[in-house]
Amino acid sequence: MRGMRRLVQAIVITALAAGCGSGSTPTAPTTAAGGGAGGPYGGGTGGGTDGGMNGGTGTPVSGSVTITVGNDFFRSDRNGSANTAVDTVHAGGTVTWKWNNTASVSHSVQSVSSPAFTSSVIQSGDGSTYQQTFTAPGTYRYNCAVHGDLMTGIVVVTQ
Ligand SMILES: [Cu+2]
Repeated sequence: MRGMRRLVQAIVITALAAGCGSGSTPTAPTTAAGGGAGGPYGGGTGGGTDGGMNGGTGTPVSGSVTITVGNDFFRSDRNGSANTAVDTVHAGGTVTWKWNNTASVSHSVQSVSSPAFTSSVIQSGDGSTYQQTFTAPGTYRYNCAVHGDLMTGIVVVTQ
């Protein structure tokens, strides 16, 4: 009994010592503080920003985005949203639609709202693409001329 209790105490003390040790280093407080603050903050900020950029449908990107045209859906490659695929780009951004695993099924990118953009032709074939550069801010809605509102998407163009 006595030996057991002593063993437990020893474990607790070891655990406490380990906890203190990782929190601060008494012999080199300046280095420990710098490392401790820099490490967690750097990691946290990096992870948060990255997650927001990849996950947000509303976060505009200045560059180009790609949207997959499938059977029968539009899907944002950037954020995974589909029917409705939602992408947001800054004015001047380029959107590329890419036909993927559609085989002989035909699809198109058809502008269905105002402001409008130039619709694509109806086409089939894996790897076929259609590209638009959006210069004016607005909410651009589109569907597929073959499948109508079974396939829908929105491109939001911001300033
Ligand atoms: Cu279609």
